[in-house]
Order: sequence, then C-alpha cells, then structure tokens
Amino acid sequence: MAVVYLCLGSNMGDRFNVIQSAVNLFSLSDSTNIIRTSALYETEPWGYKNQNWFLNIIIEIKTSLSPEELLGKCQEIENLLGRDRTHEVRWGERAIDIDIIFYDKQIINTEKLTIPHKHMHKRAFVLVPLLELIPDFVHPVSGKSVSALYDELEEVEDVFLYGTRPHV
Ligand code: A4P
Ligand code: MG
Repeated sequence: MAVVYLCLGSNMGDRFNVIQSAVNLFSLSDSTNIIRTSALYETEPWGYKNQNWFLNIIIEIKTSLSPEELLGKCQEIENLLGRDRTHEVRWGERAIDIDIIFYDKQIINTEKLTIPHKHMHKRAFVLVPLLELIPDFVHPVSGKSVSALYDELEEVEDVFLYGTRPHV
C-alpha cells in the first residue's frame, strides 16, 4: 500500500458540494482509503488570475493502485463530477481538478505523470494544507521539507480557512 497526497480543487458551480462528492467517491472506492484530510481552504487563483476563487483541500490516502492506475481513478472521478476538458483554459476554471502531489517517496517523470507534482513547491494552496499534515516530509527531488518549501515561497497567493470541511 502506498501513502499518497492528493490536492482537490474546484472553482465552478457548487464548489463545496463538488469537493464533498469527490471525497465520497474516494471513500467508497475499494482501492483507496482516506486516512486524513487537511482543513478546507478558499484560495486566490494561481496562474490565470481572472477567474473565481477556488476551494482546495489535501487528502491523505492509502492505495493499492499504481501511480498510473491512480491517475486513471482521479480522471474517472473528475469526469463523473462533470469536468469537461474540451472547454478548458490552462490553469483556468474547472468543476474539479485532482492532482497527485506525492506518491510515497517516488519520483516519476513520464509523458502522463510528473510526481511530485511539478508546480507544488510554488503554490501556497498546496503547501498550506500540506503543512497541517506533513510539515517534515522531505520532497524527494529537492531534498527540502514541506515547511522549508513554504518558507521559500516568493509569491504567496491568499489562502483562507473555509468555515467548514467535507465529511469523510
Ligand atoms: N499530470 C502529470 N502529472 C500529474 C500529477 N502529478 N497529477 C498530467 C495529476 N495529473 C498529472 O492535467 C493535465 C495532465 O497532467 C493530465 O492529463 C495528466 O496526465 P489536467 O488536470 O487535465 O490539466 P490542468 O489541471 O488544466 O493542467 P495542469 O497544468 O495540471 O494544471 P494544474 O497544475 O492542475 O493547475 N489556483 C488555486 N488557487 N487552486 C487550484 O486548485 N488549480 C489550477 C490547475 C490552477 N490554479 C489554481 C488551482
Ligand atoms: Mg491538474
């Protein structure tokens, strides 16, 4: 079993409901167990700025799936929750986006998958919730801990605690 950190984000439609539904689908699946989640955060858009704010959360899961199989599972859940990639702008609005941040300490660089996620170290919306869960976890490529990566952030987009969090 691998321990994996997923970042879920939504900035379209009923954002809370979409995040809750994604959490439910990971819980219900035989191949993924949710161990813990961070709090839920409302975050300023990173990248393409002219769009709605996101809700973001990190979930810690145990899984029997390989990284490629897990990517397939994440995309299946995105599709079930109404994501339509044909009308999207890069870094733009989406009902749900699920990124694999860490998969144990594995380093993967294929056409379909980059793990650790290639932008995670530049994103407060990933590092702030990760800090709650694994501040001392060392990024296997840079050799820096999550808290060191957070301290080194140059541009920090706004990240606020959201009043409530999804039920697991
Ligand atoms: N892919 C490669 N590595 C991974 C990985 N570690 N996890 C590939 C997930 N997918 C990975 O993803 C494009 C392709 O990336 C996938 O087919 C997969 O093979 P996508 O989700 O279809 O496209 P995308 O999400 O539009 O592109 P990208 O570059 O992955 O964007 P991000 O990095 O997901 O960023 N601001 C805030 N505040 N909160 C957010 O959640 N999200 C984004 C999207 C931008 N700004 C944001 C947020
Ligand atoms: Mg993505």
